[in-house]
Amino acid sequence: MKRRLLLAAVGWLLAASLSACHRIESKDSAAEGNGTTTPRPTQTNSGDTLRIFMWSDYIDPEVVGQFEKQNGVNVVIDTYESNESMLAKLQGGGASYDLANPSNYVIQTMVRAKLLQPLQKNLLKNFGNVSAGFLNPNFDPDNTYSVPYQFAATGLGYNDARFKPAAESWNLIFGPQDHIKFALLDDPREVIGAALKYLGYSVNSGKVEELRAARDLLRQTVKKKGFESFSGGPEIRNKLLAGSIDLGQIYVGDLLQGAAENGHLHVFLPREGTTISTDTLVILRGSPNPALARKFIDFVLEPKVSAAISNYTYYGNPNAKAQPYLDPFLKSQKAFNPTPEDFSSGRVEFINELPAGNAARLYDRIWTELKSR
Ligand code: SPD
Repeated sequence: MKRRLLLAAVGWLLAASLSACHRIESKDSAAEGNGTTTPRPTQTNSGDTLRIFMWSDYIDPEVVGQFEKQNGVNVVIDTYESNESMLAKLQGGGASYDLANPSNYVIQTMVRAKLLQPLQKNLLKNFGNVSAGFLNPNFDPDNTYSVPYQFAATGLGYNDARFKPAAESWNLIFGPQDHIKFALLDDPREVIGAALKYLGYSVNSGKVEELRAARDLLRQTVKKKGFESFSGGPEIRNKLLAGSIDLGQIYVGDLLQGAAENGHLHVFLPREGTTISTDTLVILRGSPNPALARKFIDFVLEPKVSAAISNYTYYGNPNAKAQPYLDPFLKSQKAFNPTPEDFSSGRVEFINELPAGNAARLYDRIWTELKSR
């Protein structure tokens, strides 16, 4: 607790003393009342404004202040809690952002919807810092539109002052018992993916009978008296910290931010397997200031900047040159570091884009039904 509060306080003071100008809004979060703790200094710079649409609690405010100071610009960050809500807002029009922060599996959806413009990565002097494993990914050949930002698997978090899990298993949520109070992520691919994994299927299953089995399991799950809510990652962390739930499905980084504050918070990757995804930075087609957007991406690719972001957010870092600067706390966390065997065995599986058609429609229908229960 002390470490993160201290970091937040130091960050805020530094930001304030540098007359920092960025404003980090948390639109989804505010609506959901998850109480983000990100400081929000007032804007004072008179230069250009860079507008970023990003997952919540996903950047170090000090780094944003540094970019503003170096470039004499303002940065405004609005946040979201799922790819689906980000897409809905961008496709609805009316929002004018320079950069967004989609996960790997929605990049091609955004390309088809003509939401993205090519990065022109030849103009990024730090692109060469990206770790080899993140180059030329199948979801964006040749990194035409995206650079990897951060990544994490999804696990189950708990507060051991309140609850001690009997096993590291999804059974705590999907099993027959009904005394555990739990929350699930407000994220369709994560929730349906967890049910699929529990049943022994791929998180990317397109088989109707497997999806129906996941749907039936989830129908029962959300009827349990222990089911508390569908919530964003930071909100689930806050519920665990407050002791208002026993267990929460959560992106590992969001939980580790809490674990660094409170030693009672822990996270594990369930033995049946789980999801992982890479979040990226992309320049939106309607960007009012693409040159500034590119400058920000290049800044984030600087090794020390990239490491500072991961050291603040506790998410995985895809920048080869940043690795020496990463906090040893991160390297010590099992859930932060899936092993090569976790990947080769399929225990930890990347969420991929679903092929359009029946299966994709079934995912949508399952989610709509669960949310309107
Ligand atoms: N608070 C940061 C959350 C980052 C989530 N990563 C993407 C998960 C995609 N299902």
